[in-house]
Amino acid sequence: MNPEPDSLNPTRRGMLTSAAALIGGGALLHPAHAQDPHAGHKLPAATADQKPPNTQAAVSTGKTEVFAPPGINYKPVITPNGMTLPWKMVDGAKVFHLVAEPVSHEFIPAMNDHTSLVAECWGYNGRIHGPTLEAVEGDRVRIYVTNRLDAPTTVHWHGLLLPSGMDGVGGVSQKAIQPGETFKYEFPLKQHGTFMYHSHHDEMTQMQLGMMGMFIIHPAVPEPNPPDRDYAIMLSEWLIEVGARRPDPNEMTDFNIFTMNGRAFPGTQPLLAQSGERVRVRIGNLSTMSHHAIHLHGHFFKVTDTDGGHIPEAGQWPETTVIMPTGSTRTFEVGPVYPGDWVMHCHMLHHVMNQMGHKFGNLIGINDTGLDKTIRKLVPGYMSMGATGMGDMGDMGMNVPANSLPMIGGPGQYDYITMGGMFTILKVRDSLPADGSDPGWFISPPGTVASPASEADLQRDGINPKAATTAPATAATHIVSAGRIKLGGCQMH
Ligand SMILES: [Cu+2]
Repeated sequence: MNPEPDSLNPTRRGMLTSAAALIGGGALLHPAHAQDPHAGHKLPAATADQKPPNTQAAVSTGKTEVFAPPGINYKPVITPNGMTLPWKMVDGAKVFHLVAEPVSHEFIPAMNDHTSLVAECWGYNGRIHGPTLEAVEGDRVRIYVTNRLDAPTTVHWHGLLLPSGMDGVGGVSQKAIQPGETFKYEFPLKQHGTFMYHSHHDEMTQMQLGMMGMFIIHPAVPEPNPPDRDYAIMLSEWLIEVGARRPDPNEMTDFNIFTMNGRAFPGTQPLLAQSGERVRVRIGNLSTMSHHAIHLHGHFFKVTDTDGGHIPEAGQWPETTVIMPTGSTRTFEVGPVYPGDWVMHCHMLHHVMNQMGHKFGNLIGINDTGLDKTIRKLVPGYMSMGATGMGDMGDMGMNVPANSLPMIGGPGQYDYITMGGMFTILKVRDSLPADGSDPGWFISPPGTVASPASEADLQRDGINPKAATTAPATAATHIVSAGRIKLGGCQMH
């Protein structure tokens, strides 16, 4: 098995993207920190009026590419919206080539109701995030890293047991890889599981611009009963100001794009499975500041591994949500899976929105009748929002700057979906399209979709939608009230 794909000869793509490396470096320099330790973190992001720096570069559009050369003894991992890096065997070593370079990346593709959201990032091999590395415990890997950025970089192999000098921490374990240089990392793989790689030089800038990827190692002895499907998802967060082309790598708190494998819903590719299958999901989180609570509907799962290793079966318990600390991986197995469209999303609710602002006043319950008309005399085109929540924001047809999605979700089968960002769908079908394409929306069997209650239903079950809901006071509520009064009267307060 000697596959020699052209990604091992990366000159072609580099010709296209090297121009991008010349732009933006100035905006990314760290100013000397003043007395305020955070003073250096608030540089303005690039705005729409700055031309896209590398108009010639191919845009990374998140096409999924698995690498399955003949002779492998494992089921290859699938990276939705991502690719697995091809390798070749040379004298007993598995040889990979990563190229750190600027990448134009599409976070959300154009759809009927919006244009695409594309930004200038830093990644590997023309991708955000970098391609998934996949190998087998016991392999000797030789990983070349070519630096086509304008800044020095290194690569850290997160979670791997390796010689200290291969750990990839700039200044600690090696000299930084200067622009134009190619470094070689080489070590044996002593473990299996779900790991990651990422820049470990000017980490805040380089990781916040996208320099990270998954590193999957299969066991030396093939699993006796492997899951039917094996998915890898990297979580990350970004600040891309509305109308800007460059993620702001200096942001500390206010992120507005939350991604799975570099894509925000409605740009995320669904996970597919056939009814009754078992599915493995490997999640890594390299968000700058956030942990994420990844929740799957309609099923429970067990976390089987972290980046520290396998969890003995006695230590695994059923879950529907896994908390993903930043800087860690969690692998869970779910199944048998049931037919349907089952959403999988971060349960931190600001993380399931796109570029919407989060700093406006609370308008819930406000009577805004006439308000717009009054304000439009002063501000033409003014539209107040939020009196009944934000659910309508996505499909109200706001005029927004090009290359921006200041809305929340995307179109669904029945209605607008009021979630975006870190959101995807596990689509389980009795039979899937043979070409691996999206099967579309789930058609529920008759009688299994929530629907308006009929008059006959209401009468049969004695439900009166107009009945008062105020419960009559009981002895118990009086006791609670009495307790509160007593506490309120305490001398200490
Ligand atoms: Cu989250």
